[in-house]
Amino acid sequence: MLLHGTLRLLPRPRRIYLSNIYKLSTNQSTCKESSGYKQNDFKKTRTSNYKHIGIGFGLVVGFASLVAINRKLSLVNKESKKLDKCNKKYTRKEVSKHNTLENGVWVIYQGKVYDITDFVERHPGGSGAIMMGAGGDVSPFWETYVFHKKPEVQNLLETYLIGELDESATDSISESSQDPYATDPKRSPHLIVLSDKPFNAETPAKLLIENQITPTEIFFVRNHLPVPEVDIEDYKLEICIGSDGDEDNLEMIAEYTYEELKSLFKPHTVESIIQCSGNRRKELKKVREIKGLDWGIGAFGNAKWTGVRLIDILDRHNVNEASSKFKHLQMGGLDCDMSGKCYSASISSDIAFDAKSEVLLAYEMNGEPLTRDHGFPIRLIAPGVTGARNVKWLSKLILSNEESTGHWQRNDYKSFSPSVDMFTVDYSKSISIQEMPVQSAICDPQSGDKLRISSGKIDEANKEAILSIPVNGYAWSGGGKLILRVDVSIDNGATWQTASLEQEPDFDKRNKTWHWTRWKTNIELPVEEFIERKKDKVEICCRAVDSAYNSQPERAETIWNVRGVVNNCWHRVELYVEVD
Ligand SMILES: Nc1nc2c(c(=O)[nH]1)N[C@H]1C(S)=C(S)[C@@H](COP(=O)(O)O)O[C@H]1N2
Ligand SMILES: [Mo]
Repeated sequence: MLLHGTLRLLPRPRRIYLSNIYKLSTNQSTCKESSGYKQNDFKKTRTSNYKHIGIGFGLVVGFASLVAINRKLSLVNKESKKLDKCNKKYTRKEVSKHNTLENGVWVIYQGKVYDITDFVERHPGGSGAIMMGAGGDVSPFWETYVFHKKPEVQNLLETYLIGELDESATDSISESSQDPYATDPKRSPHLIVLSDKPFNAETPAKLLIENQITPTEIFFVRNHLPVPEVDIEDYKLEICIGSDGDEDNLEMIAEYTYEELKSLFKPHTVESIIQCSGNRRKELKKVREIKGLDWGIGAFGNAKWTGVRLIDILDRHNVNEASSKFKHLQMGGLDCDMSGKCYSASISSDIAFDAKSEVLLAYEMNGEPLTRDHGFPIRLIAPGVTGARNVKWLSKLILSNEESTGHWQRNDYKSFSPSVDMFTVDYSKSISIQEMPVQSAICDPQSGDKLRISSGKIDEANKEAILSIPVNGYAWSGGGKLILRVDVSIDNGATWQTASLEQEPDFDKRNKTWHWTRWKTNIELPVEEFIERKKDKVEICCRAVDSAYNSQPERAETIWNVRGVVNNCWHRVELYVEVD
Protein backbone atom coordinates (compact mmCIF):
# COMPACT_ATOMS: atom_id res chain seq x y z
CA MET A 1 0.00 0.00 0.00
CA LEU A 2 1.16 3.44 -0.82
CA LEU A 3 0.94 6.38 1.52
CA HIS A 4 1.16 9.90 0.26
CA GLY A 5 3.87 12.19 1.55
CA THR A 6 3.53 15.90 1.13
CA LEU A 7 6.47 17.94 0.02
CA ARG A 8 6.82 21.46 1.25
CA LEU A 9 9.16 24.08 -0.08
CA LEU A 10 11.49 25.71 2.43
CA PRO A 11 13.18 29.06 1.83
CA ARG A 12 16.72 28.72 0.56
CA PRO A 13 19.43 30.58 2.41
CA ARG A 14 21.70 32.99 0.58
CA ARG A 15 25.03 34.16 1.75
CA ILE A 16 27.98 36.14 0.61
CA TYR A 17 31.16 34.71 1.89
CA LEU A 18 34.43 36.35 2.71
CA SER A 19 37.53 34.71 3.87
CA ASN A 20 38.95 35.82 7.15
CA ILE A 21 42.39 34.85 6.06
CA TYR A 22 43.51 38.33 5.33
CA LYS A 23 44.39 40.38 8.34
CA LEU A 24 45.42 43.97 8.35
CA SER A 25 48.82 44.50 9.81
CA THR A 26 48.79 48.23 10.26
CA ASN A 27 46.10 50.80 10.53
CA GLN A 28 47.59 53.98 9.36
CA SER A 29 45.38 56.81 8.24
CA THR A 30 47.39 59.41 6.44
CA CYS A 31 46.56 61.71 3.61
CA LYS A 32 48.56 60.71 0.57
CA GLU A 33 49.70 62.89 -2.26
CA SER A 34 47.10 62.79 -4.98
CA SER A 35 49.06 63.83 -8.02
CA GLY A 36 52.10 62.33 -9.68
CA TYR A 37 52.26 59.06 -7.83
CA LYS A 38 55.55 57.57 -8.65
CA GLN A 39 55.20 54.31 -10.47
CA ASN A 40 58.85 53.47 -9.98
CA ASP A 41 58.50 53.61 -6.24
CA PHE A 42 56.26 50.63 -6.50
CA LYS A 43 58.02 48.51 -9.03
CA LYS A 44 60.04 46.73 -6.39
CA THR A 45 56.94 45.66 -4.54
CA ARG A 46 55.51 43.94 -7.56
CA THR A 47 56.89 40.53 -6.87
CA SER A 48 55.75 37.04 -7.63
CA ASN A 49 54.56 36.78 -4.05
CA TYR A 50 51.36 38.31 -5.22
CA LYS A 51 50.52 35.74 -7.80
CA HIS A 52 49.32 33.35 -5.14
CA ILE A 53 46.90 35.86 -3.81
CA GLY A 54 45.23 36.48 -7.11
CA ILE A 55 42.49 33.92 -6.89
CA GLY A 56 39.19 35.23 -8.05
CA PHE A 57 38.53 38.52 -9.57
CA GLY A 58 37.04 41.98 -9.29
CA LEU A 59 36.10 44.08 -6.38
CA VAL A 60 35.34 41.14 -4.17
CA VAL A 61 38.76 39.67 -4.39
CA GLY A 62 40.24 43.01 -5.18
CA PHE A 63 39.78 44.63 -1.84
CA ALA A 64 40.23 41.43 0.09
CA SER A 65 43.58 41.03 -1.63
CA LEU A 66 44.27 44.65 -1.12
CA VAL A 67 44.24 44.01 2.59
CA ALA A 68 46.68 41.19 2.07
CA ILE A 69 49.20 43.31 0.22
CA ASN A 70 48.74 46.21 2.53
CA ARG A 71 51.88 45.55 4.49
CA LYS A 72 54.05 46.39 1.51
CA LEU A 73 51.94 49.24 0.27
CA SER A 74 51.74 50.86 3.68
CA LEU A 75 55.51 51.01 3.75
CA VAL A 76 55.36 52.91 0.53
CA ASN A 77 52.63 55.13 1.83
CA LYS A 78 54.81 56.01 4.78
CA GLU A 79 57.36 57.22 2.33
CA SER A 80 54.93 59.46 0.49
CA LYS A 81 54.96 63.03 1.58
CA LYS A 82 52.42 63.76 4.23
CA LEU A 83 50.95 66.79 2.60
CA ASP A 84 48.19 68.42 4.49
CA LYS A 85 45.63 67.81 1.81
CA CYS A 86 43.10 65.84 3.78
CA ASN A 87 40.67 68.68 3.83
CA LYS A 88 41.12 69.49 0.20
CA LYS A 89 37.76 69.40 -1.61
CA TYR A 90 37.04 67.86 -4.97
CA THR A 91 33.88 68.10 -7.04
CA ARG A 92 32.25 65.00 -8.51
CA LYS A 93 33.25 66.27 -11.92
CA GLU A 94 36.91 66.44 -10.95
CA VAL A 95 36.76 62.96 -9.50
CA SER A 96 35.01 61.60 -12.61
CA LYS A 97 37.98 62.62 -14.77
CA HIS A 98 40.17 60.21 -12.82
CA ASN A 99 38.85 57.00 -14.26
CA THR A 100 41.84 55.66 -16.15
CA LEU A 101 45.31 54.52 -15.19
CA GLU A 102 46.81 57.45 -17.10
CA ASN A 103 44.76 60.06 -15.28
CA GLY A 104 44.76 58.19 -12.02
CA VAL A 105 41.94 56.22 -10.48
CA TRP A 106 39.91 58.06 -7.87
CA VAL A 107 36.83 56.88 -6.06
CA ILE A 108 34.32 58.42 -3.67
CA TYR A 109 33.15 56.66 -0.56
CA GLN A 110 30.92 58.24 2.09
CA GLY A 111 31.81 61.78 1.09
CA LYS A 112 35.57 61.21 0.96
CA VAL A 113 37.82 61.00 -2.07
CA TYR A 114 40.49 58.31 -2.48
CA ASP A 115 43.23 57.87 -5.05
CA ILE A 116 43.49 54.09 -5.49
CA THR A 117 45.67 54.14 -8.63
CA ASP A 118 48.53 52.39 -6.89
CA PHE A 119 46.28 49.57 -5.90
CA VAL A 120 44.69 49.09 -9.34
CA GLU A 121 48.15 48.90 -10.86
CA ARG A 122 49.03 45.90 -8.78
CA HIS A 123 45.65 44.30 -8.40
CA PRO A 124 46.59 40.64 -8.33
CA GLY A 125 43.67 39.51 -10.48
CA GLY A 126 44.08 42.22 -13.11
CA SER A 127 42.43 45.61 -13.01
CA GLY A 128 39.09 44.12 -14.07
CA ALA A 129 35.98 44.97 -12.15
CA ILE A 130 37.76 47.22 -9.71
CA MET A 131 37.78 49.81 -12.49
CA MET A 132 33.98 49.78 -12.50
CA GLY A 133 33.86 52.24 -9.68
CA ALA A 134 36.64 54.42 -11.09
CA GLY A 135 35.82 58.13 -11.14
CA GLY A 136 32.67 57.65 -9.11
CA ASP A 137 31.05 56.51 -5.92
CA VAL A 138 31.88 52.95 -4.90
CA SER A 139 28.95 52.70 -2.47
CA PRO A 140 26.72 50.78 -4.93
CA PHE A 141 29.41 48.10 -5.22
CA TRP A 142 30.06 48.02 -1.53
CA GLU A 143 26.35 47.57 -0.95
CA THR A 144 26.52 44.46 -3.11
CA TYR A 145 29.75 43.09 -1.75
CA VAL A 146 28.94 43.81 1.85
CA PHE A 147 32.19 42.45 3.20
CA HIS A 148 33.82 45.72 2.21
CA LYS A 149 32.23 47.12 5.31
CA LYS A 150 34.68 45.18 7.43
CA PRO A 151 36.94 47.52 9.42
CA GLU A 152 40.20 46.20 7.97
CA VAL A 153 39.11 46.96 4.42
CA GLN A 154 37.88 50.40 5.39
CA ASN A 155 41.06 51.16 7.30
CA LEU A 156 43.11 50.22 4.31
CA LEU A 157 41.06 52.49 2.08
CA GLU A 158 41.91 55.34 4.44
CA THR A 159 45.55 55.04 3.44
CA TYR A 160 44.51 56.24 -0.01
CA LEU A 161 42.57 59.28 1.25
CA ILE A 162 43.24 62.48 -0.68
CA GLY A 163 40.39 64.74 0.37
CA GLU A 164 36.69 65.33 0.65
CA LEU A 165 33.85 65.56 -1.79
CA ASP A 166 32.61 69.06 -2.50
CA GLU A 167 28.85 68.57 -2.46
CA SER A 168 28.14 72.28 -2.83
CA ALA A 169 29.32 72.34 -6.42
CA THR A 170 26.63 72.43 -9.10
CA ASP A 171 28.41 70.10 -11.47
CA SER A 172 27.06 67.03 -9.72
CA ILE A 173 26.70 63.98 -11.89
CA SER A 174 23.69 61.78 -11.33
CA GLU A 175 24.33 58.59 -9.42
CA SER A 176 22.86 56.44 -12.17
CA SER A 177 25.32 57.75 -14.74
CA GLN A 178 28.08 56.63 -12.40
CA ASP A 179 26.79 53.10 -12.21
CA PRO A 180 27.97 51.04 -15.17
CA TYR A 181 25.30 48.47 -14.36
CA ALA A 182 22.46 50.99 -14.66
CA THR A 183 21.70 49.86 -18.21
CA ASP A 184 21.63 46.13 -17.40
CA PRO A 185 18.38 44.49 -18.57
CA LYS A 186 15.42 43.56 -16.36
CA ARG A 187 15.45 39.96 -15.19
CA SER A 188 12.88 37.37 -14.21
CA PRO A 189 11.95 37.45 -10.51
CA HIS A 190 12.11 33.64 -10.55
CA LEU A 191 15.90 33.62 -10.79
CA ILE A 192 17.87 33.11 -7.58
CA VAL A 193 20.20 36.11 -7.52
CA LEU A 194 23.75 35.45 -6.29
CA SER A 195 25.14 38.89 -7.14
CA ASP A 196 23.52 42.00 -8.65
CA LYS A 197 26.57 43.78 -10.04
CA PRO A 198 27.76 41.97 -12.05
CA PHE A 199 24.54 40.04 -12.40
CA ASN A 200 24.72 36.36 -11.54
CA ALA A 201 21.69 34.21 -10.94
CA GLU A 202 20.71 30.58 -11.11
CA THR A 203 17.57 28.73 -12.08
CA PRO A 204 15.58 27.24 -9.18
CA ALA A 205 16.05 23.47 -9.41
CA LYS A 206 12.37 22.60 -9.48
CA LEU A 207 11.69 25.02 -12.32
CA LEU A 208 14.78 23.85 -14.17
CA ILE A 209 13.62 20.26 -14.41
CA GLU A 210 10.12 21.12 -15.65
CA ASN A 211 11.09 21.56 -19.31
CA GLN A 212 13.44 19.77 -21.68
CA ILE A 213 14.31 23.18 -23.14
CA THR A 214 15.07 25.68 -20.40
CA PRO A 215 12.96 28.81 -21.04
CA THR A 216 15.21 31.78 -21.83
CA GLU A 217 13.76 33.98 -19.05
CA ILE A 218 14.83 31.54 -16.35
CA PHE A 219 18.10 30.36 -17.96
CA PHE A 220 20.93 31.05 -15.48
CA VAL A 221 22.99 34.19 -16.08
CA ARG A 222 26.71 34.43 -15.45
CA ASN A 223 28.15 37.89 -16.14
CA HIS A 224 31.57 39.16 -15.15
CA LEU A 225 30.96 42.76 -16.22
CA PRO A 226 28.06 45.06 -17.10
CA VAL A 227 25.94 43.93 -20.05
CA PRO A 228 27.12 45.86 -23.13
CA GLU A 229 24.60 47.86 -25.13
CA VAL A 230 25.05 46.90 -28.76
CA ASP A 231 23.66 48.90 -31.66
CA ILE A 232 22.95 46.28 -34.29
CA GLU A 233 23.70 48.76 -37.09
CA ASP A 234 27.26 49.19 -35.82
CA TYR A 235 27.90 45.58 -34.94
CA LYS A 236 30.74 43.80 -36.71
CA LEU A 237 32.40 40.48 -36.03
CA GLU A 238 36.11 40.44 -36.88
CA ILE A 239 37.91 37.24 -37.78
CA CYS A 240 41.70 37.41 -37.64
CA ILE A 241 44.76 35.27 -37.91
CA GLY A 242 47.50 35.89 -35.41
CA SER A 243 49.71 32.92 -34.99
CA ASP A 244 51.65 34.31 -32.06
CA GLY A 245 48.57 35.74 -30.37
CA ASP A 246 50.06 39.23 -30.30
CA GLU A 247 47.25 41.79 -30.41
CA ASP A 248 49.32 44.15 -32.57
CA ASN A 249 50.20 41.50 -35.08
CA LEU A 250 46.85 40.36 -36.45
CA GLU A 251 45.80 39.81 -40.01
CA MET A 252 42.10 40.37 -40.50
CA ILE A 253 40.60 37.78 -42.84
CA ALA A 254 36.95 38.70 -42.63
CA GLU A 255 34.45 41.05 -41.10
CA TYR A 256 30.72 40.35 -40.91
CA THR A 257 27.69 42.36 -39.94
CA TYR A 258 24.82 40.76 -38.06
CA GLU A 259 22.66 40.62 -41.21
CA GLU A 260 25.48 39.08 -43.25
CA LEU A 261 25.99 36.32 -40.71
CA LYS A 262 22.30 35.56 -40.85
CA SER A 263 21.88 35.72 -44.61
CA LEU A 264 25.15 34.42 -46.10
CA PHE A 265 25.32 31.10 -44.27
CA LYS A 266 23.04 28.16 -43.73
CA PRO A 267 21.57 28.25 -40.23
CA HIS A 268 22.49 25.36 -37.98
CA THR A 269 20.77 24.45 -34.70
CA VAL A 270 22.15 22.53 -31.76
CA GLU A 271 20.47 21.64 -28.50
CA SER A 272 23.21 22.20 -26.00
CA ILE A 273 23.80 22.58 -22.32
CA ILE A 274 25.67 25.50 -20.88
CA GLN A 275 27.14 24.64 -17.52
CA CYS A 276 29.24 27.05 -15.51
CA SER A 277 32.50 25.55 -14.21
CA GLY A 278 31.38 26.75 -10.78
CA ASN A 279 28.09 24.83 -10.87
CA ARG A 280 27.64 23.13 -7.44
CA ARG A 281 30.46 25.14 -5.81
CA LYS A 282 28.19 25.47 -2.78
CA GLU A 283 28.78 21.83 -1.88
CA LEU A 284 32.57 22.24 -2.12
CA LYS A 285 32.37 25.32 0.11
CA LYS A 286 30.96 23.14 2.87
CA VAL A 287 34.21 21.19 2.83
CA ARG A 288 36.52 24.20 3.03
CA GLU A 289 36.27 27.87 2.18
CA ILE A 290 36.46 29.01 -1.43
CA LYS A 291 36.12 32.47 -2.88
CA GLY A 292 33.48 32.63 -5.54
CA LEU A 293 29.76 32.66 -6.17
CA ASP A 294 27.68 30.24 -4.18
CA TRP A 295 26.23 28.25 -7.08
CA GLY A 296 23.80 25.43 -6.32
CA ILE A 297 22.84 23.02 -9.10
CA GLY A 298 21.20 25.66 -11.28
CA ALA A 299 24.22 27.15 -13.10
CA PHE A 300 23.11 24.76 -15.80
CA GLY A 301 20.59 25.06 -18.63
CA ASN A 302 19.62 23.36 -21.87
CA ALA A 303 18.71 25.51 -24.87
CA LYS A 304 18.36 25.38 -28.65
CA TRP A 305 20.97 27.59 -30.26
CA THR A 306 20.77 28.63 -33.89
CA GLY A 307 23.52 30.31 -35.83
CA VAL A 308 26.38 29.88 -38.27
CA ARG A 309 28.84 27.05 -37.98
CA LEU A 310 32.35 28.44 -37.51
CA ILE A 311 33.74 25.93 -40.00
CA ASP A 312 31.28 27.15 -42.67
CA ILE A 313 32.75 30.63 -42.32
CA LEU A 314 36.32 29.36 -42.39
CA ASP A 315 35.54 27.32 -45.50
CA ARG A 316 34.40 30.47 -47.24
CA HIS A 317 37.82 31.99 -46.56
CA ASN A 318 39.74 28.86 -47.46
CA VAL A 319 41.11 28.38 -43.98
CA ASN A 320 39.58 24.95 -43.74
CA GLU A 321 42.87 23.46 -42.67
CA ALA A 322 42.81 25.64 -39.61
CA SER A 323 42.91 22.62 -37.33
CA SER A 324 46.38 21.66 -38.47
CA LYS A 325 47.67 25.24 -38.64
CA PHE A 326 46.45 26.76 -35.38
CA LYS A 327 46.22 25.43 -31.88
CA HIS A 328 43.52 27.70 -30.48
CA LEU A 329 40.51 29.81 -31.30
CA GLN A 330 40.55 32.97 -29.21
CA MET A 331 37.30 34.82 -28.65
CA GLY A 332 36.75 38.38 -27.48
CA GLY A 333 33.56 39.85 -25.99
CA LEU A 334 32.20 43.40 -26.04
CA ASP A 335 31.86 43.56 -22.27
CA CYS A 336 34.80 45.60 -21.09
CA ASP A 337 35.87 47.35 -17.94
CA MET A 338 36.76 51.00 -17.77
CA SER A 339 40.41 50.28 -18.37
CA GLY A 340 39.35 48.79 -21.72
CA LYS A 341 39.98 45.14 -20.85
CA CYS A 342 37.27 42.93 -22.27
CA TYR A 343 36.11 39.41 -21.50
CA SER A 344 38.01 36.84 -23.53
CA ALA A 345 38.57 33.11 -23.64
CA SER A 346 39.69 30.39 -26.03
CA ILE A 347 38.94 26.83 -27.06
CA SER A 348 41.36 24.33 -28.49
CA SER A 349 41.59 23.74 -32.24
CA ASP A 350 40.29 20.17 -32.23
CA ILE A 351 37.03 21.43 -30.75
CA ALA A 352 36.82 24.53 -32.92
CA PHE A 353 38.04 23.48 -36.35
CA ASP A 354 37.26 19.78 -36.72
CA ALA A 355 35.38 19.12 -39.98
CA LYS A 356 32.33 18.04 -38.00
CA SER A 357 32.58 20.74 -35.37
CA GLU A 358 29.25 22.22 -34.32
CA VAL A 359 30.82 25.30 -32.76
CA LEU A 360 28.36 28.06 -33.60
CA LEU A 361 28.22 31.78 -33.85
CA ALA A 362 24.70 31.80 -32.48
CA TYR A 363 22.16 34.56 -33.07
CA GLU A 364 19.12 32.73 -31.69
CA MET A 365 18.31 31.05 -28.40
CA ASN A 366 15.16 28.94 -28.28
CA GLY A 367 13.94 30.32 -31.60
CA GLU A 368 14.23 34.01 -30.68
CA PRO A 369 17.06 36.51 -31.14
CA LEU A 370 19.49 36.25 -28.24
CA THR A 371 18.52 38.34 -25.23
CA ARG A 372 21.00 40.88 -23.91
CA ASP A 373 21.92 38.78 -20.88
CA HIS A 374 22.69 35.79 -23.07
CA GLY A 375 24.93 37.57 -25.54
CA PHE A 376 22.94 39.69 -28.04
CA PRO A 377 23.65 39.95 -30.91
CA ILE A 378 26.08 36.99 -31.34
CA ARG A 379 27.59 34.52 -28.92
CA LEU A 380 29.83 31.57 -29.39
CA ILE A 381 28.39 28.17 -28.59
CA ALA A 382 30.98 25.47 -28.01
CA PRO A 383 28.89 22.37 -27.29
CA GLY A 384 30.36 20.04 -24.69
CA VAL A 385 32.71 22.75 -23.36
CA THR A 386 32.47 24.62 -20.06
CA GLY A 387 30.30 27.76 -19.93
CA ALA A 388 33.21 30.21 -19.66
CA ARG A 389 34.29 29.50 -23.25
CA ASN A 390 30.83 30.20 -24.68
CA VAL A 391 31.70 33.86 -25.15
CA LYS A 392 28.76 36.26 -25.23
CA TRP A 393 28.60 39.58 -27.11
CA LEU A 394 31.20 38.13 -29.44
CA SER A 395 33.24 40.76 -31.29
CA LYS A 396 36.43 39.06 -32.34
CA LEU A 397 37.75 35.63 -33.28
CA ILE A 398 41.49 35.00 -33.56
CA LEU A 399 42.98 31.84 -35.01
CA SER A 400 46.13 31.50 -33.02
CA ASN A 401 48.84 29.26 -31.65
CA GLU A 402 48.42 30.82 -28.24
CA GLU A 403 45.61 30.51 -25.75
CA SER A 404 43.75 33.72 -24.97
CA THR A 405 45.86 35.73 -22.54
CA GLY A 406 42.76 36.87 -20.65
CA HIS A 407 42.42 36.47 -16.93
CA TRP A 408 39.56 33.96 -17.24
CA GLN A 409 41.60 31.72 -19.51
CA ARG A 410 44.93 31.82 -17.70
CA ASN A 411 44.22 32.59 -14.06
CA ASP A 412 40.81 31.17 -13.38
CA TYR A 413 38.63 28.27 -14.55
CA LYS A 414 41.30 25.72 -13.77
CA SER A 415 41.25 22.96 -11.19
CA PHE A 416 43.94 21.66 -8.85
CA SER A 417 44.63 18.96 -6.29
CA PRO A 418 42.76 19.35 -2.99
CA SER A 419 46.15 19.97 -1.36
CA VAL A 420 46.75 23.14 -3.38
CA ASP A 421 45.50 26.22 -1.57
CA MET A 422 45.38 29.92 -2.34
CA PHE A 423 48.96 30.41 -1.18
CA THR A 424 50.49 27.57 -3.17
CA VAL A 425 48.40 27.73 -6.34
CA ASP A 426 50.29 28.24 -9.59
CA TYR A 427 47.91 28.73 -12.48
CA SER A 428 50.55 27.99 -15.08
CA LYS A 429 50.69 24.43 -13.74
CA SER A 430 47.18 23.44 -14.78
CA ILE A 431 45.32 23.50 -18.08
CA SER A 432 42.19 25.55 -18.67
CA ILE A 433 38.91 23.69 -18.33
CA GLN A 434 37.46 22.75 -21.70
CA GLU A 435 35.23 19.64 -21.65
CA MET A 436 33.49 19.03 -18.35
CA PRO A 437 33.22 15.70 -16.50
CA VAL A 438 30.07 13.59 -16.24
CA GLN A 439 27.47 15.28 -14.07
CA SER A 440 24.08 14.61 -12.53
CA ALA A 441 21.88 16.19 -9.90
CA ILE A 442 18.56 15.72 -8.18
CA CYS A 443 16.30 18.70 -8.91
CA ASP A 444 13.11 17.58 -7.17
CA PRO A 445 12.81 17.02 -4.24
CA GLN A 446 15.29 19.53 -2.86
CA SER A 447 17.33 19.41 0.34
CA GLY A 448 15.25 20.65 3.23
CA ASP A 449 11.92 19.55 1.75
CA LYS A 450 9.64 17.89 4.29
CA LEU A 451 7.74 14.68 3.94
CA ARG A 452 4.74 14.34 6.15
CA ILE A 453 3.37 10.96 7.15
CA SER A 454 0.05 10.86 8.88
CA SER A 455 0.30 8.17 11.54
CA GLY A 456 -3.46 8.13 11.85
CA LYS A 457 -3.54 6.23 8.60
CA ILE A 458 -1.18 3.58 9.86
CA ASP A 459 -2.48 0.54 11.63
CA GLU A 460 -1.24 -2.99 12.17
CA ALA A 461 -2.49 -4.04 8.77
CA ASN A 462 -0.40 -1.55 6.77
CA LYS A 463 2.58 -1.16 9.05
CA GLU A 464 4.82 -2.47 6.38
CA ALA A 465 3.68 0.16 3.97
CA ILE A 466 6.15 2.06 1.88
CA LEU A 467 6.17 5.70 0.97
CA SER A 468 6.87 6.21 -2.69
CA ILE A 469 8.52 9.51 -3.58
CA PRO A 470 9.05 10.66 -7.15
CA VAL A 471 12.61 11.88 -7.78
CA ASN A 472 13.62 13.90 -10.86
CA GLY A 473 16.95 15.19 -12.05
CA TYR A 474 19.36 15.91 -14.85
CA ALA A 475 22.49 14.23 -16.20
CA TRP A 476 25.00 15.29 -18.81
CA SER A 477 28.60 14.71 -19.78
CA GLY A 478 31.20 16.90 -21.46
CA GLY A 479 32.67 16.43 -24.93
CA GLY A 480 29.35 15.13 -26.28
CA LYS A 481 29.37 11.89 -24.31
CA LEU A 482 26.10 10.12 -23.94
CA ILE A 483 24.44 9.36 -20.61
CA LEU A 484 24.14 5.60 -20.28
CA ARG A 485 22.64 5.27 -16.83
CA VAL A 486 21.68 7.17 -13.69
CA ASP A 487 21.71 5.39 -10.33
CA VAL A 488 19.82 6.54 -7.24
CA SER A 489 20.43 5.38 -3.68
CA ILE A 490 18.83 5.97 -0.25
CA ASP A 491 21.50 4.08 1.71
CA ASN A 492 24.60 6.09 0.74
CA GLY A 493 25.44 3.85 -2.17
CA ALA A 494 25.11 0.44 -0.50
CA THR A 495 22.31 -0.35 -2.95
CA TRP A 496 21.17 1.49 -6.06
CA GLN A 497 18.16 1.66 -8.24
CA THR A 498 18.40 2.66 -11.86
CA ALA A 499 16.36 5.66 -12.98
CA SER A 500 14.49 5.83 -16.25
CA LEU A 501 15.97 8.22 -18.79
CA GLU A 502 13.84 10.62 -20.78
CA GLN A 503 15.73 9.80 -23.99
CA GLU A 504 16.95 6.31 -24.68
CA PRO A 505 20.74 6.40 -25.23
CA ASP A 506 21.43 6.76 -28.98
CA PHE A 507 24.68 4.91 -29.52
CA ASP A 508 25.31 6.65 -32.86
CA LYS A 509 25.42 9.96 -31.03
CA ARG A 510 27.68 8.81 -28.25
CA ASN A 511 30.25 11.53 -28.91
CA LYS A 512 27.80 14.18 -30.10
CA THR A 513 25.17 14.38 -27.40
CA TRP A 514 25.26 18.01 -26.35
CA HIS A 515 21.90 18.20 -24.59
CA TRP A 516 21.07 16.96 -21.12
CA THR A 517 19.22 13.78 -20.23
CA ARG A 518 16.48 14.19 -17.71
CA TRP A 519 15.72 11.17 -15.57
CA LYS A 520 13.17 10.08 -13.00
CA THR A 521 12.47 7.31 -10.56
CA ASN A 522 10.35 6.59 -7.50
CA ILE A 523 12.18 5.83 -4.33
CA GLU A 524 10.45 3.72 -1.76
CA LEU A 525 10.78 4.36 1.97
CA PRO A 526 9.65 1.82 4.54
CA VAL A 527 7.21 3.77 6.69
CA GLU A 528 7.69 1.70 9.82
CA GLU A 529 11.15 3.09 10.53
CA PHE A 530 9.76 6.59 10.70
CA ILE A 531 6.68 5.74 12.70
CA GLU A 532 8.87 4.18 15.34
CA ARG A 533 11.06 7.30 15.26
CA LYS A 534 14.15 5.43 14.35
CA LYS A 535 14.70 8.00 11.63
CA ASP A 536 13.53 11.48 10.89
CA LYS A 537 15.66 12.19 7.86
CA VAL A 538 16.44 10.48 4.61
CA GLU A 539 19.24 11.21 2.18
CA ILE A 540 18.83 10.48 -1.51
CA CYS A 541 21.89 10.51 -3.75
CA CYS A 542 22.48 10.05 -7.46
CA ARG A 543 25.31 9.46 -9.89
CA ALA A 544 25.45 9.09 -13.65
CA VAL A 545 27.54 6.93 -15.97
CA ASP A 546 28.51 8.20 -19.43
CA SER A 547 29.31 6.37 -22.65
CA ALA A 548 33.02 6.22 -21.74
CA TYR A 549 31.90 4.48 -18.52
CA ASN A 550 33.08 7.44 -16.52
CA SER A 551 31.15 8.03 -13.34
CA GLN A 552 31.04 10.57 -10.53
CA PRO A 553 33.22 10.60 -7.41
CA GLU A 554 31.49 9.81 -4.15
CA ARG A 555 32.63 12.62 -1.88
CA ALA A 556 33.13 16.35 -2.32
CA GLU A 557 36.25 16.24 -0.08
CA THR A 558 38.13 14.22 -2.65
CA ILE A 559 37.66 16.80 -5.41
CA TRP A 560 37.69 20.05 -3.43
CA ASN A 561 39.79 22.60 -5.28
CA VAL A 562 40.82 26.14 -4.55
CA ARG A 563 38.54 27.70 -7.20
CA GLY A 564 35.58 25.46 -6.46
CA VAL A 565 35.16 24.30 -10.04
CA VAL A 566 34.15 21.09 -11.86
CA ASN A 567 32.29 19.67 -8.89
CA ASN A 568 30.61 16.46 -9.96
CA CYS A 569 30.51 14.38 -6.79
CA TRP A 570 27.38 12.31 -6.07
CA HIS A 571 24.59 14.77 -5.59
CA ARG A 572 22.74 14.40 -2.30
CA VAL A 573 19.49 15.82 -1.00
CA GLU A 574 18.34 15.43 2.58
CA LEU A 575 14.63 15.27 3.31
CA TYR A 576 12.95 15.62 6.68
CA VAL A 577 10.25 13.19 7.59
CA GLU A 578 7.56 14.33 9.99
CA VAL A 579 5.07 11.96 11.51
CA ASP A 580 1.83 13.57 12.69
N1 LIG B 1 31.56 38.04 -22.99
C1 LIG B 1 31.30 37.21 -21.96
N2 LIG B 1 31.03 35.93 -22.23
C2 LIG B 1 30.78 35.07 -21.23
C3 LIG B 1 30.81 35.49 -19.88
C4 LIG B 1 31.07 36.86 -19.62
O1 LIG B 1 31.09 37.31 -18.47
N3 LIG B 1 31.33 37.68 -20.69
N4 LIG B 1 30.60 34.54 -18.89
C5 LIG B 1 30.92 33.16 -19.25
C6 LIG B 1 30.55 32.18 -18.26
S1 LIG B 1 31.64 31.97 -16.99
C7 LIG B 1 29.46 31.37 -18.41
S2 LIG B 1 29.15 30.12 -17.31
C8 LIG B 1 28.52 31.55 -19.52
C9 LIG B 1 27.12 31.76 -19.00
O2 LIG B 1 26.22 31.95 -20.05
P1 LIG B 1 24.77 32.51 -19.76
O3 LIG B 1 24.89 33.76 -18.94
O4 LIG B 1 24.12 32.73 -21.08
O5 LIG B 1 24.05 31.44 -18.97
O6 LIG B 1 28.86 32.64 -20.34
C10 LIG B 1 30.25 32.78 -20.56
N5 LIG B 1 30.49 33.79 -21.55
MO1 LIG C 1 31.01 30.11 -15.78
